[in-house]
Amino acid sequence: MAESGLYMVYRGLMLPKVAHTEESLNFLQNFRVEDDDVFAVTYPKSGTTWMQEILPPLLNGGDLTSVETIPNWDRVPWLEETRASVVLDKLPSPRAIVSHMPYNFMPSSFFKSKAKVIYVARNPKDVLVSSFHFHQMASFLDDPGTFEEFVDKFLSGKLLFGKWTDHVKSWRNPELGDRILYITYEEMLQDLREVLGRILRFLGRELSAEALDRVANRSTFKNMKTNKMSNYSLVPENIMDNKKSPFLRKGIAGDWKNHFSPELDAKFTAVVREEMKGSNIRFPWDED
Ligand code: PPS
Repeated sequence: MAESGLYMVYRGLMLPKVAHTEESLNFLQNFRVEDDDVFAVTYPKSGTTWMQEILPPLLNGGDLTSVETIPNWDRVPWLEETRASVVLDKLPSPRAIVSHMPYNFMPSSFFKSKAKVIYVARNPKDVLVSSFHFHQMASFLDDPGTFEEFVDKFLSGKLLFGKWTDHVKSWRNPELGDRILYITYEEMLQDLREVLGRILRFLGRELSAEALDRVANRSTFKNMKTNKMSNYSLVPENIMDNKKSPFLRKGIAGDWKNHFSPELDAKFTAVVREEMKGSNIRFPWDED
């Protein structure tokens, strides 16, 4: 396990030291996945916090207590982060867990289990923009440099959790069969209730229309922004400075158009297209 500055390097993957340690990664490797565990997997800045708001009430009949009383990182912990070993054992079943890990970094028990996965993807140009602003407000990440420099960093995968293209491709493994549901951040923005219905069917669960409305309403961008259990205002300002750029920043699709020059857009699109070639993965934003 190599390390330098703010990051450690774990099996070639850059992870911020603030939340990842040798112990937390040992915990991940040895973790016993239960068949009824539900994972939400994302490349960073693709909808993780949103899933942390949605999954507990979908799994517990619509009760919003945990969303209103427990910080998102303890309510639906990251499997690879230090809080996992503290809170995972105490979570009610079925447990909701998030992870930014590529597929082949999951613990061996995951591959033998029937645990289900919801993979949330987002337009990588908006992921990049969100990440650029996140790097400005989070003191545990490198300074992003100029936007142009950050585009190069993103395309070469020299940032936390590596390349976006490697991540999305890794989770298209046919071994997963019907254990995985693919959704996008953009679909959630467009019609959250429809996506919540899809998630419920995938998990074999039901919720009354009234409870579903409650969950959808609780997890709007506007309401999450004022929920201190989800807006990262509990984190000290010297670690995350919401004044520099709020964690819940804009919550829209297409903000990349305000950041990318035509040249940068062409370069980005060409690299991503080349790397996705032959993968048969089609996203709604491919023609954007
Ligand atoms: S992290 O650091 O990986 O956990 O970040 P993540 O939560 O995956 O992504 C943060 C972006 O998701 C946006 N977000 C939302 N958008 C719309 N509606 C809701 N409810 C919502 N919740 C979180 C958040 O604002 C970040 O995107 P940007 O584009 O920066 O606003």
